[in-house]
Amino acid sequence: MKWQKKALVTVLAYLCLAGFARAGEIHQGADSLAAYEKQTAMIPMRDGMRLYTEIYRPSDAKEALPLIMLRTPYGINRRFDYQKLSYLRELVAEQYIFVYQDIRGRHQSEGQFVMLRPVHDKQKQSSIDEASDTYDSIDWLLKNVPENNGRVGMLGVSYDGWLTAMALIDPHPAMKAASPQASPADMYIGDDFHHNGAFRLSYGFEYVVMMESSKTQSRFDFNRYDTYEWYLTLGALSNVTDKLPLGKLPTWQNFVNHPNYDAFWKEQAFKADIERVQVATLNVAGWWDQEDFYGPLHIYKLLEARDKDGVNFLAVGPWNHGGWARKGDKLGNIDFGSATGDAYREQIQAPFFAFYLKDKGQFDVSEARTFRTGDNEWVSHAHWPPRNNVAQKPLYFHVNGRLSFEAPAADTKDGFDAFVSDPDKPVPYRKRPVEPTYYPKGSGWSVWQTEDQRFVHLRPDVLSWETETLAEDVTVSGEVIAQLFASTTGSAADWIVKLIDVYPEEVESDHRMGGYQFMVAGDVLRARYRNSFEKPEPIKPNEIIAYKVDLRGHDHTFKKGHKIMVQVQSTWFPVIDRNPQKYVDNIFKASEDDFQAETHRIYHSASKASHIMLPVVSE
Ligand code: PG9
Repeated sequence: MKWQKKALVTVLAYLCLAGFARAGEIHQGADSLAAYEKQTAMIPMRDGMRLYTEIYRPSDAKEALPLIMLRTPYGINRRFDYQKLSYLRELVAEQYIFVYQDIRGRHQSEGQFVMLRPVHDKQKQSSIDEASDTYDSIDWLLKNVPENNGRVGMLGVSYDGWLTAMALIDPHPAMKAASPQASPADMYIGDDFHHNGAFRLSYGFEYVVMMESSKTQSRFDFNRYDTYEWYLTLGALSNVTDKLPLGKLPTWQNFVNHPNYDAFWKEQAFKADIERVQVATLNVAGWWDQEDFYGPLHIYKLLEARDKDGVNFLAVGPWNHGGWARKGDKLGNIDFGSATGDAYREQIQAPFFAFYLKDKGQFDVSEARTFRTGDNEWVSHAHWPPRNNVAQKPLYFHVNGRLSFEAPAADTKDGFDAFVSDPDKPVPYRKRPVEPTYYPKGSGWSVWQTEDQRFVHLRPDVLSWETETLAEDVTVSGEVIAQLFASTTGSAADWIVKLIDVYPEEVESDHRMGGYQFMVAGDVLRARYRNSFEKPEPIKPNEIIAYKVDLRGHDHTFKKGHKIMVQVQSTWFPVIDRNPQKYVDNIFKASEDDFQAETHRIYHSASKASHIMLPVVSE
């Protein structure tokens, strides 16, 4: 996650610390943070590998305290130093023993790093996974950290959130509370590496360089500032595999060798392989998380089906990836009117851990608490997605760019809008120049989903439909799914659908927001996977086919005086790789000649009524 990576490690400091730590030994004191006793340890795992761990205990603790554990592949050096002032501020005030650990094969820990290591085979005695490493660490900590109260909590964002989620599959009995935050759940369906089968090129490429080029983090040296141009010049993906050192790294090889949703991706995906939820779990997501939005909602859903004791919860706010660590009053140009990050940490995160680790206070967030944007207020739900007072309402595309809750009249002929999508001139997903994902400071990556979509509106390869000015508020709460009826002259295509809140021309509080096109939701479907992610199929040229594009969950009010807009396009570059538009078995192996411009049509007739299905709140 960005705010962690920014504080990249001082490798030297690690080396000094690690030099002192031998298996199972604790070293106290020398480099304590003020007001904390710091210990470092190399904790032995069941297969003999040792994991580098730092333990911080408040020096003025008056009682035995629970442990709160944070595991990460990004390096723990100085992390507590700055997290205690922001992300962990409220937990620090409550007093816990904080435990940081480098995971296997990263930074100061021994062993081999495996990207999103799948669950191990429990029949094999010394086989390991992230759950077993967490289990072994907790076992050791309970015996070796003085004055702990025998309870353990765990939390983390993104990769660290995934490590938290994995620990829930085989939890140590002392683990009583966990908060997986922005955790990926399935890298093929909806998180960092693919969305609905479409490859997330810039993210996948840059992340693999960062994580697999060395044991600490590395950067790819782009020879130009605008990576849109760099990726376009790169051409077919085979140029990465054949010509760049990255092409040989394990995760890139996995991308190339597993283009479809096969056992490789399924084994790695989060599966709630448990009878019942045994650990109180607070799942956390941000509506505009540029990396892992599908994951936390999916993990919540899987756990919810096994939540026999009512201990699985969900909190979603107006944040990007990890945005709840900050104040959270604004994201990009969008103002949410209050400090939503502070509110979450003070009113949800801190009471959750205090209740489950210290029996202190109450934890009464309902089942799910979401921040409803537009109205800009927190809402409690008995279920997520909401079941009561919500009606599924299709919002239909019409001729002349009109969008309406009325269906096309029965005698509407085969109306359509058409556009040419040219892989040589893909639509940028954010305003150029597109800086590298994680740098320089202020790279547009972290807020790209909140950018004003007028930067592509009226491009000939971006279609739009828009409602009249709304006479009443329209609140959408739950899962949003687009249903397209579409054809192409080619044999392959991508469909990108964006649901947009169009602000009035006059916005008194900030005139720069006049007419702003704010993307509430947006996602891509690689059309070859319309029937199955396992078995891709070509499209018959010019055949009209129904496609469902899942825009995931949202909670947003389109205010009276605003308009609702839908945009459809076929490229989102370079966050999504270019579809050649000629069907090939494996796009990673497509040749330059396979990429061709094609004409796509989106239909809006009575029998082929493209629409977006909105869960509209009825009170
Ligand atoms: N989104 C990042 C990630 C998590 C897991 C796997 C790959 C990438 C992260 O910020 O940690």
